[in-house]
Amino acid sequence: MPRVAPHDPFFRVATATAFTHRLLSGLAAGRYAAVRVPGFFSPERCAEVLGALERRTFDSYGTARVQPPVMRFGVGISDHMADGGVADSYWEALEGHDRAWRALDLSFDPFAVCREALGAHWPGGVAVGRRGGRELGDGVAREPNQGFLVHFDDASREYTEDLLDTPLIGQFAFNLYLSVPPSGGETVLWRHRWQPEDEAYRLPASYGYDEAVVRGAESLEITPCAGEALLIDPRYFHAVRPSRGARRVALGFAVGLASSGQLVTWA
Ligand SMILES: O=C(O)CCC(=O)C(=O)O
Ligand SMILES: [Fe+2]
Repeated sequence: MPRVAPHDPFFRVATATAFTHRLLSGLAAGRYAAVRVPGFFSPERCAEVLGALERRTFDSYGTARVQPPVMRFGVGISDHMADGGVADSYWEALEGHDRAWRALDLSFDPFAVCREALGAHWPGGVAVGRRGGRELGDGVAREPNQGFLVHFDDASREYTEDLLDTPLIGQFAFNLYLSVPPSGGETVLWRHRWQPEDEAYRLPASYGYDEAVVRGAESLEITPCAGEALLIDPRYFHAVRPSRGARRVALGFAVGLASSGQLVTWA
């Protein structure tokens, strides 16, 4: 008899037509690892944003920390982390961010549309998060053509104090895929959360870990479709595989569940 690897019934992906109250609560409670909503953006909406972005040059995330490089359009807070807090450079960069996104001259605000659909069935609603009363960034377009290394995201560990004015009791990572490659570009999640021993696998000066950190853990693989929205529990270690044949461009932001009950986003 071949040995069947044991499976955690809660380490699963839900596919739905909307981010319902039940699915968001389930993700926060650990009854799902991820929620997919295909067709979240119409092909027309994807094409409009992508068409505008194609005429712009992307920056790269700080290349000391992010290797292989990941391209981005817009400001991400991870480039401005300093001493467990947020450097002034973040707020300065955000002014340019707003200008750059406005200059795309889109017929709709893509991050606002994503936010509203995310919060549509959530009793506490959704808003862009604040720090010191100031609104944080609303999102970035990210292009990890060479993939993301194995990593996890958890603002409670990355920042010394609460990142936002309101304490968080849960966290998600949101991605809306505008363009996906014909092969590669999978998002992989492992049923493994950070533990102190994992630091032995951290790559020097990097956001990522050696893949041996998740050896033996149950994993699941998601091949995103264009127009799809994906919400994951980012405290599970996750990675993105390199893309082949086309750009992999996604709109992304972090989502927190505030102790007030409101969903709050930042980038
Ligand atoms: O692009 C993806 O599918 C996931 C990227 C990621 O690491 C995140 O959203 O936290
Ligand atoms: Fe991540």
